[in-house]
Amino acid sequence: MHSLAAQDPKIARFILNELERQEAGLEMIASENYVSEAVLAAQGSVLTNKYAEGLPGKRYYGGCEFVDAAEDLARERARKLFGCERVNVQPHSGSQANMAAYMAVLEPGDRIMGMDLSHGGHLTHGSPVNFSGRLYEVSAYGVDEDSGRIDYDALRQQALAYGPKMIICGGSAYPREIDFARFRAVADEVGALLLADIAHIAGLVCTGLHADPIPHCDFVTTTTHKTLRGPRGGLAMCREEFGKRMNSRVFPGIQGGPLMHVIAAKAVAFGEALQPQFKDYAKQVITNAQALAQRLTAGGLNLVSGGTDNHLLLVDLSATELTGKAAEAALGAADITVNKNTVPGETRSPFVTSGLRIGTPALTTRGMKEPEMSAIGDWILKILNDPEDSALHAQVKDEVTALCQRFPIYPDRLDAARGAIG
Ligand code: DSN
Repeated sequence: MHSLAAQDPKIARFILNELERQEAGLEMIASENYVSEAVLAAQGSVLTNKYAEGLPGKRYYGGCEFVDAAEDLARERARKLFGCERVNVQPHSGSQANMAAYMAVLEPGDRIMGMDLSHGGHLTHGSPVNFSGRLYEVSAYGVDEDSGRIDYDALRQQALAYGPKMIICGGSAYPREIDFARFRAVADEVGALLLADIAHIAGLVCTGLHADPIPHCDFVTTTTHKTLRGPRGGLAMCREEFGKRMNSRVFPGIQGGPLMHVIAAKAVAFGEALQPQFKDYAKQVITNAQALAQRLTAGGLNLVSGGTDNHLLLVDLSATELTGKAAEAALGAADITVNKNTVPGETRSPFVTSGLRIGTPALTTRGMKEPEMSAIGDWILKILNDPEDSALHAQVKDEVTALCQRFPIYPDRLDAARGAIG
């Protein structure tokens, strides 16, 4: 067999380009991270060749003894990490984890409540353009537009009036701690099931740096690639009583063969997250986000809710002429990668928006700390104050390059890929 560079130099070149982009720029998309070499090795392994429909010990194909062992280890580590009763490590993504959990207990037409996408929720929490909004009747709740925080009293009133069968908490752009106990109290009062989607905060939850949803929720779903720093994928957890149905909704309900190479990589990542150093990492993620928030607010930017308790901040540009789209492009020109985002009370389209979502998980993985956050905050402020000054973009880009060179991510991989392409 040939190497990738010899067999398919075009794809090898695209991968090298992306590696160079990741090394040279400041990756501040809140949902992204850099996995370890060990996770990459498991994900790029021969386990990709194996079909293994079913669960360990109960497969529909032969030859599963080694992938069974890998999946068992992934499940055991996930249970240890989160303290859940039942877990399924097969969902290909967070969306599929959510779909399997919903389908375990909901019928089409049932009522659900989830956080509005424009207030920081997720597509799969009931957006009308997603399967969740098409299959179920949805009443979306939001944050209080002045405080930027979930208004639990308003949520309770809404739930009492609507009578949902399931309440979904968690989101993709919510910078504050989620009070799972209060969600549980509301769910109990209206007789609803409670699902927490902790995709963004999983790495903070499993290290005890964010409130624990497990004691309060019937289902807890997550992705494995954000603050948890594993391979791209999903994970679904639930109480014992729902375990059998949730498993059968994952397969054969919505998926065929599980991605055994990804499941092995999940096991590796869970093993990493169980190490004491991972808690230090997660602490620094929050410290960095708060340092950046402080610098940006001191420099005059408005943040939704005024700050952050977790790994992300949401800049509210609605009082300015600048759109999220233009701000994203201006920062991108200096190799600072963020994403435009809607803000509570959004008046612009989701393609334009009045906000920017900024996260610290990836920069923290490369070793950056408060002094770097302060410098980065200054660059962001300069660019947002003068978003059309291309000389300024070029000057900041040079400073970004110099900073990134001090914090390499995959130095050996970079040298090897360059050497292979020649
Ligand atoms: N796309 C993810 C995020 O950026 O938060 C959510 O699915």
